[in-house]
Amino acid sequence: MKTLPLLTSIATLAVSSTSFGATVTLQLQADLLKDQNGTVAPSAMLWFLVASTLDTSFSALSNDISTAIGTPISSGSDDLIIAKGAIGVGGFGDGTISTTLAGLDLQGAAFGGVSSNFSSGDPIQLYWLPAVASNSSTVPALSRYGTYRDAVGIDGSGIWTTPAGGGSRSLGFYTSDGDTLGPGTNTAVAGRSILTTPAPEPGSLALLTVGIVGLASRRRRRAK
Ligand SMILES: [Ca+2]
Repeated sequence: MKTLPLLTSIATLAVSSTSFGATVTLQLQADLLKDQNGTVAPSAMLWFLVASTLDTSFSALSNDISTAIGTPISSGSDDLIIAKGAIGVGGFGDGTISTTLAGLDLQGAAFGGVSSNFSSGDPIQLYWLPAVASNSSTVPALSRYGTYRDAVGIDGSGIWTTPAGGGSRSLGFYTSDGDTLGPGTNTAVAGRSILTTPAPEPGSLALLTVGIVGLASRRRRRAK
């Protein structure tokens, strides 16, 4: 049992070297999320929360990134996906979100452990993709999406930043046409998905074409 004191001192060291510590809880509510034309976003489509870990700005959402927790939303970005889910969660129907994200470990393995760049007060932004299923493992090229964050705390929302370790924060987004959790003071247009992820890279498109042509010719050879 000589290893026990060593383990204890390692644990103490790990706790004392983190400024953030512990897990956080985020309560997220949104009403009403729509596509680019104003049609209500269907349930079971994807949303995620992103935290900007090093600065106060958010990069544009890249195409073909993974939707895994901890992924930067574009190459080299400090903006990391910290949570995700399905539109309609909470039972208020299409275009809404009502969920409690408890036990979010922002210094867990998904974020590089205690060396991660998270600190309390990191800006948080919501992304919703009304045509991408919530179980999609990637964000496709040319996906429509909307974003929202509230730096002030309107309609009873908390400020959209990470709370201190162990703390919780309520993040609310309510538009004037919200009809179950809202309405709120955000315009109806604020709930639209006015942004689009980039088109596929020309290089990967060419590779894809080569691959498809290759497959097709192989099938033709097999058929003969
Ligand atoms: Ca950033």
